Amino acid sequence: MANLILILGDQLSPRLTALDGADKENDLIVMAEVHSEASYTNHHKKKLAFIFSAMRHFAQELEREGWRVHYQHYHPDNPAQSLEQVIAELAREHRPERVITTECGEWRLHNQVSQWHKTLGLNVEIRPDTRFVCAIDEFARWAKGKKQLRMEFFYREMRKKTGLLMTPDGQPEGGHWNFDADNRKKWTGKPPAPAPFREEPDAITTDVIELVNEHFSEHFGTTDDFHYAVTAEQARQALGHFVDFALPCFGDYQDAMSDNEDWLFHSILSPYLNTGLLEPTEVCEEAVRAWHAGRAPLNAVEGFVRQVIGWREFVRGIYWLLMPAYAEENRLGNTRELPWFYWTGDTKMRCMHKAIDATARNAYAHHIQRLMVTGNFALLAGVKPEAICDWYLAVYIDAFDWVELPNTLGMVMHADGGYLGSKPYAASGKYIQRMSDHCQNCHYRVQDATGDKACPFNSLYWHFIDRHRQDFANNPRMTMMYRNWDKQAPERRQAILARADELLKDIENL
Ligand code: FAD
Ligand code: DLZ
Repeated sequence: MANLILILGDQLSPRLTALDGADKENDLIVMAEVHSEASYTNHHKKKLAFIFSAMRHFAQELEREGWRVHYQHYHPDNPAQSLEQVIAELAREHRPERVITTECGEWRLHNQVSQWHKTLGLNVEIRPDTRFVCAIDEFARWAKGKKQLRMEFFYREMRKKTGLLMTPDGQPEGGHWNFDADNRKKWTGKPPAPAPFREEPDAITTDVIELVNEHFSEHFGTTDDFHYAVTAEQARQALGHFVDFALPCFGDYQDAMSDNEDWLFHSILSPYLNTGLLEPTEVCEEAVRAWHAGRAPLNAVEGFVRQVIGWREFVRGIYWLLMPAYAEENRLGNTRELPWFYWTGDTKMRCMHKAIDATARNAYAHHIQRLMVTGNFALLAGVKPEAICDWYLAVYIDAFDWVELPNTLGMVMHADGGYLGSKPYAASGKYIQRMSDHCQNCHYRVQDATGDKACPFNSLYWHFIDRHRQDFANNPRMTMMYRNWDKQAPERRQAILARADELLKDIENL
């Protein structure tokens, strides 16, 4: 036996570096469904079903290509309950020259694998993950010496590097790097939002769903109506579906929310990008082709490309630059536990109910729901970063620490002191009213900040502004909020703060 090649559940890509130069005759690929990975957080049932099914399909493809694959199916009584135990067992049996793997997406597991040469006494080779546009050390070089890191400048570098939406003489297509100003429309039902891509469960997915329902019945969410793609080929069809039906409106309604539509014009490609079924440049090139063919406008295509080679790469760079200390950050000193309604959706706040209910059904909510509804509420209420981060890590099908943590801890909770965002994304109910139709069906009155029926986001917003004066009053992007707050009559301010205090005391019953 030559080498054991370990492929993780989010590394389902035939061009994974761990496979470079491998010997189909002698090397053994190892893939394992293990308790430790399936239970390090309360993973949504659909996330478990997606990952196990995609892993099984990928293992089958490798075997069809002539690879030798050792695949462990999940069972609670398996002797090997962690990846380390799986490798230890196989190493005893096969005496490999080396264990080869590609660097893990999460610091937690990366830290374990980095110790295997000691804990298992094996030669372990960890190769870089080349499925990103920006390598970890390249990001560190870009960040070096900068006082503040801004996504926009990083994104321009990535545009130049990839040539995406660049003219032959090195200028951004359309004369601007960013068309976000065109992308803030409220959606009022027209044009109709397309149905999401659907792939009906095959025999493998059906087996996995049964397994999840049997062994992970206590986990969040449901496996009902599972329709995600589980192979690279199906994921490419999902990409085609997005480009044909949603991309043309992606930009216009990128920040919109709806009481009736879960997916709007979003791509729903993050699960496939994050597990290796699709590659970032591949999805961007497809979108750019649609623009060249006149099938999608520039504001939509640029917006999409920015999310993928801008935000996605930027948050990964920050994660690896700052971990493990980053996960401990709590600069606003929050202490509150996560309200229980995050797990049940049982709240009278319509926007929160809708976002959490969609999350439980689909293991998906789009970016604005994550940022401006469930995230915004946690920020305003002062929830502990670790509690809200764990929620996001558990409930979304695309959630892996490297992408979830900077988005939640940094972008939403501002717990890193502004490393990721120059100002907190705190907003009152007015923002939710402007971008959605939730408020018209809500128990609370969005126009009120005081009184029993006043929208909780309103008084909590001012409470947040007031209690964090020391943190933000000198931030030029927050000056206007403090001016607005300070010019309100003292009695009014007192009444708003009193309403917020009441809400915080009774937070489980909102
Ligand atoms: P679209 O809206 O269609 O965007 C296209 C693609 O751009 C996405 O597929 C994704 O790959 C990328 N993208 C967009 N925004 C971001 C971003 N802020 N960071 C990284 N990539 C981005 N995304 C994850 O992939 N995993 C997570 O665990 C995750 N957790 C988040 C937690 C919070 C609190 C917030 C505010 C955002 C989080 N995001 C996360 C980012 C974003 O919400 C999702 O990528 C997006 O909703 C996925 O749906 P989509 O594929 O339809 O995205
Ligand atoms: C998320 C996940 C789950 C739920 N299960 C497995 C598993 O059983 N086996 C595996 O190899 N990977 C799994 N994964 C993905 C890993 O947790 C992921 O590779 C690490 O978090 C690093 O990003």
